[in-house]
Amino acid sequence: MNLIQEQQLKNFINGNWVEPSTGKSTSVINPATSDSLVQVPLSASEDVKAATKAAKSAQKKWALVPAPQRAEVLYRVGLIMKERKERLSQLLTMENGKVIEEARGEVQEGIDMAFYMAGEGRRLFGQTTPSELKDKFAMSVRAPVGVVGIITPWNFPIAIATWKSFPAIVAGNAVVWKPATETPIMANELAKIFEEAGLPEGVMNVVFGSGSTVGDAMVEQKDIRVISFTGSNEVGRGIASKCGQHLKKVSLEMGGKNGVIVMDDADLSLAVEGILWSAYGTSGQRCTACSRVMVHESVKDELEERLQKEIAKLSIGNGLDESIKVGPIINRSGLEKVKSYISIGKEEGAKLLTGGYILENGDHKKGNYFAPTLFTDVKPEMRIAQEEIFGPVVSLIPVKSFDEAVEINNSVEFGLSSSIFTQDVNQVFAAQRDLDTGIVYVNAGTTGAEIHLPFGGTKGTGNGHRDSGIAALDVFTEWKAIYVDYSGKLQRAQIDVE
Ligand code: UN1
Repeated sequence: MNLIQEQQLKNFINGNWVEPSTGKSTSVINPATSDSLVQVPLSASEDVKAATKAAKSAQKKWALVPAPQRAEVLYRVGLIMKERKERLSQLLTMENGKVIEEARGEVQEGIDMAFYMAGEGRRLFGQTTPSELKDKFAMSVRAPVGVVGIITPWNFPIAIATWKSFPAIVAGNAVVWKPATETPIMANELAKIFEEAGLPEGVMNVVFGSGSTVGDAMVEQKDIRVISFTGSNEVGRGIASKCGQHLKKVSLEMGGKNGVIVMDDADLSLAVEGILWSAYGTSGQRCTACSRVMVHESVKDELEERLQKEIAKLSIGNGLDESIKVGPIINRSGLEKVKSYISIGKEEGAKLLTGGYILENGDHKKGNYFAPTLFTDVKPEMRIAQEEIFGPVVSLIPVKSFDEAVEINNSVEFGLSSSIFTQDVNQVFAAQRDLDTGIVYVNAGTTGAEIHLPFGGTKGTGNGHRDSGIAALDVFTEWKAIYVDYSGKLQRAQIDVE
């Protein structure tokens, strides 16, 4: 089966597949094999301008379509994605590298989001509330903001696109979308699905290209009223400050330094499984990936031993092979970044238990593979325990108590996800209260968020907004308060109250 249909991808603007104004493109590389998959356009601000213009005019009509009818399109999108789940998953593994089982999970996350957000077409709840005056009616409704800009990362190229675009569309907005240039195939597939599902022209527009040109141009477009971004902290800060100048609403999700706490009464077999899955799954390239383990000193030796034993069993390679558990790192610079943290950790005095190197023999030589890595005796202030590495590197930090573990967990710049393994119900409730992250797991690793709950975090992870769940609607709607006076006379609030 030839999965890739076109060699040269195009932008999708106003329902047309068009070449970028620059005429330029670049290769998309399979990180498992270094094969070139397709060419992706490198667009410029002219293309963003055209997309925004199309979106602006389409949005006016789209907002007038009753929300349950808008939702019908999302139901169809969900059904097509379901039908194409295997094809999408294989393409996802090819362009992103994640193993096929995880790719299927990611596509399923998008399908779930389609049906969940389609349901919002018959909810989009506001409030009806009494008025303080007689013969007066008061309510609030969600109004679309207009044209929204979404900027999505390569690590979840389809799921995160659905978290952002589906709520935007069901709420009556039109979208200008810049997908990551490393993973444009998922964007191309999703745009085709929107087209087939009957989304009116111009409601979804895709402009491929770099963050510094296309992303920046989106921020500069006056008619784009919201930017929803997932990516690095550095880029997010830049976007937020530029959006501030334009008084543009901006929703940011910028990674994590997620910790697992293993207490002395934990089920250690379960903890080992949870740590392996959330730390080395997706080769550690999840915003939610576990990269620190605060382990009680009384179980530290046993946990180290068991983890090393299980890490040795992890098969590393091309994720299209069903037996592979750990795929490649997205590109060479990502690989070099992960490697640089190994010398940083060693220089800081951490003890390397296993891994710490690029795999360069046999088939591994073709791709960007890094050995699953475990450091121990890590101090909370070390850089490997503070900075986001975005690779399969875990730091074990010994602790003496629950309070110390929580304090260390909360000592980082990020606040996305955290977890605790314990059998003690009192510690469970104290942990869910005290762990300063947007997501907390009990007796599970740090990954596995479900789409009907809010996704995002505190401190350096975000700026107070959330993806997915009902909370996503707050990003893509404006609250409108409506008062209807049927008394037939002018009634003054706060004054004509009996
Ligand atoms: C991300 O890493 O940016 O909870 C998204 C999870 C997935 C989503 C991760 N459902 O790990």
